[in-house]
Amino acid sequence: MSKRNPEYDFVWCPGCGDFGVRRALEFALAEYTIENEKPHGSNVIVAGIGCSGNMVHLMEGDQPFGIHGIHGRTLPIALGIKSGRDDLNAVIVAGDGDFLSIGAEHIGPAAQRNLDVTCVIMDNGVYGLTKGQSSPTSDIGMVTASTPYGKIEIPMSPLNYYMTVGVSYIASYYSSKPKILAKYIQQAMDHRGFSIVHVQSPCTTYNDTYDLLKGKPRDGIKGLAWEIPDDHDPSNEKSAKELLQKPGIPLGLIYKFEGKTLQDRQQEIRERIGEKTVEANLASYTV
Ligand SMILES: Cc1ncc(C[n+]2csc(CCOP(=O)(O)OP(=O)(O)O)c2C)c(N)n1
Ligand code: SF4
Ligand SMILES: [Mg+2]
Repeated sequence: MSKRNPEYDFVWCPGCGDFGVRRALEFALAEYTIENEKPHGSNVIVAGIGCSGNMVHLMEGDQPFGIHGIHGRTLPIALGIKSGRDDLNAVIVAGDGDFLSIGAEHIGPAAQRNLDVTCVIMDNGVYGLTKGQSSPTSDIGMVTASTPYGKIEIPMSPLNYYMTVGVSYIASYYSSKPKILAKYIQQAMDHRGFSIVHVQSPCTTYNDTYDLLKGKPRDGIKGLAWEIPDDHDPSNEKSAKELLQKPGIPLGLIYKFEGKTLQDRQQEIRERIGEKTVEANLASYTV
């Protein structure tokens, strides 16, 4: 556990996928700050509530700024941070429950704005922190603490959802190979615009999907995860959508487009209208 936060008593269970994500995020932040010649304090981690959100307390090494926010509201908090300090590298860490259930309504608006933040979403298919209730990505029929007779909703497809609402960088990976995962997180930080790295991060206590993801041939389990072929063109929207129709969990960069960010558009308006007093700004709403 973190030497930096000895007073913080939360611990992840042995084998939790979030350990791998933590390692990847540490690698990515270190590389990002070196490559961009920025101090570590120019990074800010915005955490949701969940085992995954506890990441912000459990990081080793050089510490970025951190804010442990409100369940489901990482994106509004990050919007506030970027509105005040666009120079900061804002990185959201949240779970499937936080981001895709209570927080889902914020994803579309952030995508339409092309808000320049990076989201690292740890999908374990359950609400881990609150002891294993079903989440939007739990399978239909899954027996959990909140679905004793099996979940009745079909699982959502986060990657298709991100594509549909217009997220400008979408990568999918799993927690087991932190060095490769780090590469996608760093790319997402470098991307100007709204980026999401969706990570399969198994919950060993309530939904252990390691074998299901990676496969276990001696038990006849094939493995859901597959590497995206090298010839996939992530700038091609049609190819990205086609790729997402294939069964299983794709690993790699799915989609990326370069466009104006919210911050670019705000700057354009500032240049167009010039300096204005508060009174003039308020008066502009009445015409
Ligand atoms: C507004 C609000 N609603 C509900 C909760 C209770 N709660 C805390 S964490 C959590 C779910 C966590 O699941 P997820 O986001 O998937 O994170 P994980 O623990 O699986 O990493 C819930 C429902 C809360 N803290 N605040
Ligand atoms: S309950 Fe699950 S998600 Fe939470 S720390 Fe344990 S293994 Fe990880
Ligand atoms: Mg979860």
